[in-house]
Amino acid sequence: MPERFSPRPEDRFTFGLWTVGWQGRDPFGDATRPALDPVESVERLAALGAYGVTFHDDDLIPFGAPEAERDTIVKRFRAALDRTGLAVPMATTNLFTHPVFKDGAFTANDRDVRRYALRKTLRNIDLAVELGATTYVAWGGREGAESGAAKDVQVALDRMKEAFDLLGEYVTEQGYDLRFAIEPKPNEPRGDILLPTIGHALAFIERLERPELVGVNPETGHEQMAGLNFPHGIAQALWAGKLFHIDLNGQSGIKYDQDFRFGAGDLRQAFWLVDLLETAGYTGPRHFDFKPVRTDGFDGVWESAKNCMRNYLILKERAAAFRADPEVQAALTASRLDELAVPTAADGLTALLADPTAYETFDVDTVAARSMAFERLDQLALDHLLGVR
Ligand code: XLS
Ligand code: MN
Ligand code: MN
Repeated sequence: MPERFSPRPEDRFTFGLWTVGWQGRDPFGDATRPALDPVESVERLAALGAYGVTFHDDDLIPFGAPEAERDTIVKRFRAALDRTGLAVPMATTNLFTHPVFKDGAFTANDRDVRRYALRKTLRNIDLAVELGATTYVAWGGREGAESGAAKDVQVALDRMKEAFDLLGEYVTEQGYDLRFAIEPKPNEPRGDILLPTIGHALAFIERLERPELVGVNPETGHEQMAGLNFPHGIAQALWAGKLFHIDLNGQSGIKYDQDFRFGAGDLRQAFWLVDLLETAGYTGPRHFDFKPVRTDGFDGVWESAKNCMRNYLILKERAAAFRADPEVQAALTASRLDELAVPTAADGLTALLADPTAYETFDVDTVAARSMAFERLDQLALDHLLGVR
């Protein structure tokens, strides 16, 4: 295989322990693979060329483990990180597996559950910071409902705000260099989940006490589960200065959360996504949150992890070739992309109102007849994506 598709740590590829460690348990079937030792995951991922690893508290330390066991596990994990050079740029909390979280965590109707969820999160924030993480992801796994009266959504959003305000207060008081990234998802495991899309999350963040500490961690498949265009959502998050982290994977349309390896699923959106990330100055980790298919053994686990990175690098090369192609540049001009970058009324409202060419003498029919030439532009992209140019 060509050397150019082999990942290097500089590519900033990271994986959740829960991805390669997924045992294949689903709502209809038991595990098809044995548990994976997090230390083995660290070693294997480092050998494949990854930059870092991420985790939920319970991926590393079994839920309810006594203090002494916790210390031993953390020490062993840290030794593996030191040995391999793998970083921990992000960590998160499991607020969804234990039955205590059956009605959510930060927005559970049961106040005791909400207080416990906050304490569980704060405890893992300390560990995350100790291990060097600068981003803390918050996916509201079970913050939602199946029926109308079960959740007062406005009040639940008050509780959600309260939680993020407290978390922000904690990291500020501790002097931690840590920012939060909310991960939207429309549904699954709840019938409907609060903050279902990037747009909902961005609007919510602006209501917080410390909005500067909170951004988003959008996941490819989650937006596509809602039928949305993922690159468009990412572009808006970047535009808002809120793309703190990203979960890359594959999804085919509006279905359950498929979590395919990156590059599977909607390949065209994957192409435009890589094009965007590589040209828009996103410097954060390229984090894969996928599930190796449960039909496969560990061969498939490591094959798919390797290919998440490989597919990203292939698409990066294809997108760069698209941008560098003189015919593409001409097509972009024919489609007036350069003109979109020109402010509509830089000379101000008064000048706009005084300009007869903007309205009184504007030739609507002539302008309406101008072709935007988007078909040519899109086929050039497809030719590059398919590798025939
Ligand atoms: C589940 C989410 C989850 C988060 C981290 O659908 O993707 O894995 O990324 O809790
Ligand atoms: Mn997912
Ligand atoms: Mn995710």
